[in-house]
Amino acid sequence: MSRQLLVTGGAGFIGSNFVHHWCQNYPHDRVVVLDALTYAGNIANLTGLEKQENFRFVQGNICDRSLVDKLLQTENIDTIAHFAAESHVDRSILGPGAFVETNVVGTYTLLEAFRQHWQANSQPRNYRFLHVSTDEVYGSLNPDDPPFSETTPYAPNSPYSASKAGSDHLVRAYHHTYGLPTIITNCSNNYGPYQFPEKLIPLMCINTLMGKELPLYGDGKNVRDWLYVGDHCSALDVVIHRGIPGETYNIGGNNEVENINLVQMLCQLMDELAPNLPVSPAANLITFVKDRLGHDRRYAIDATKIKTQLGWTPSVTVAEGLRLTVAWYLTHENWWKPLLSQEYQAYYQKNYVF
Ligand code: NAD
Ligand code: TDX
Repeated sequence: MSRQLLVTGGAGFIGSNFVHHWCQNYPHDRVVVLDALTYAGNIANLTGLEKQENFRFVQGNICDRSLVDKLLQTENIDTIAHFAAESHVDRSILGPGAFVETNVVGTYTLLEAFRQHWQANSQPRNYRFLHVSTDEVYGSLNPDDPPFSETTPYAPNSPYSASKAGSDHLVRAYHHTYGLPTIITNCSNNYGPYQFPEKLIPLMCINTLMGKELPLYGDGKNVRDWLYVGDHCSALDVVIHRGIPGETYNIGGNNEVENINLVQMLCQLMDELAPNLPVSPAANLITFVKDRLGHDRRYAIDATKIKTQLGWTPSVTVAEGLRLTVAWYLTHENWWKPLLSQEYQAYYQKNYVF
C-alpha cells in the first residue's frame, strides 16, 4: 500500500537526506515537505525533486494549526515524519525561546492536528507519527558508564535537549492516552552532505578551506557517537515500515570518538584531498576556545533493539563517512558559501571566545 507522507523540516540537513532517500526508494509514495525555511532550512537541499509529480514543497510553520490541518486533509496524509526543530545546542544557550516554541509547541500542534485527522478517518490505513529525536535527552555519560538504552532515564542538560525531551514526552503521552500510532527514535550525532556550517564537522571543513581557526571547546576530549546521515535515513525507513507504535528505538553506529581525534582525522583528510590549503598542515589551525556552557561530556548509543527487533544495521564506517563528507564539502562550495551570511557571522561572533 502506498503512503502519503508529510515531512516536517524536510529542507534541513537530515530531513532533506530523508526526502531524497524516500523519493528514490518509494517512487509510488507521495512526499509533502512542510518547512519554515529558517536560517537552517535551504530549498537548495531539495534540488532535483521539484519536477517529480509525487513531491510537493510547502513553506510554512509547524505551529500554524490551520495550515497543518489543511495539509493533512487535502493531501490525505497517513504518515508524519517529524524532523522540524531548532537543532543547534549553542544557539539554544544564546536564546532558548525559539526552541520551546518550535520543538515543544510545534510538536504539540502537529500531534493535536494529527490526532483529529486520524480520529476522523474511518478507513483502515497504516497511520504513523514518527518523531525524530536525539540521544541528548538522556544527558551526559561518565567514561565507564554503559551507553544509553531505551530505558535510560531522561536527564536533558541544555535548553535544546530539554525542549526535545519535552516533545518526546508529549509524543509518548499521545500514544498512551489516545492510542495515536506514534514512534520515537533517539539518534546519535549525524554528519554528511547538507549539514549547516555551524555544526562541528562542516565547520571544521569550511574553516580549513578558509584558513580560519578550528575552535575546539574546553579540552577537546568530549565524546560523541557519530552516524553517517544515510544510515540514519535507512533506520528511519525501517522504523516507519516495521516499527511498533508506542515504541522507542535508539539509533547509533557504535562510533565513539573524542572531538580532538575527530578533528585531527578531518585535518588529515583535508591535507590529502584539498589542493593548496591556505594553512598546511590543517592541524596547525586547531585552537582551544572557551568551553560550551553545561557541555555534555560523553554520548553513546546502544542500538541493540533496532538491530535485533527490526534488522537494521549501519553500512558506512566513520573512516568512509568522513571521507565522503570532506569530499562533498570540497566540491559544494556553491552550496555552503551563501550560508556564511551576516546572520551567521553575527552568531559566530557571539558564540566563540578565542
Ligand atoms: P536542521 O537544523 O538542519 O534542520 C531543521 C529544519 O527544520 C530546517 O529546514 C528548518 O527550516 C526547519 N524548521 C525549523 N523550525 C521550523 C518550524 N517552526 N516550522 C517548520 N519548519 C521548521 O536540523 P537537523 O540536524 O536536520 O535535525 C533534524 C531533526 O533530527 C531534529 O528534530 C533534531 O533534533 C534531530 N536530530 C538531529 C541530530 C543531528 O546530529 N543533527 C541527531 C539526532 C536527532
Ligand atoms: O565549534 C565547535 N567546537 C567544538 O568543540 C562546535 C560547533 C562543536 N564542538 C564540540 C561540541 C560537541 O562536543 O563538538 C561536539 C559536536 O558539536 P555539535 O556539532 O554542535 O553537535 P552536538 O552539540 O553534539 O549536537 C548534535 O548532535 C545531537 C546536533 O547538533 C543535535 O541536533 C543532535 O540532537
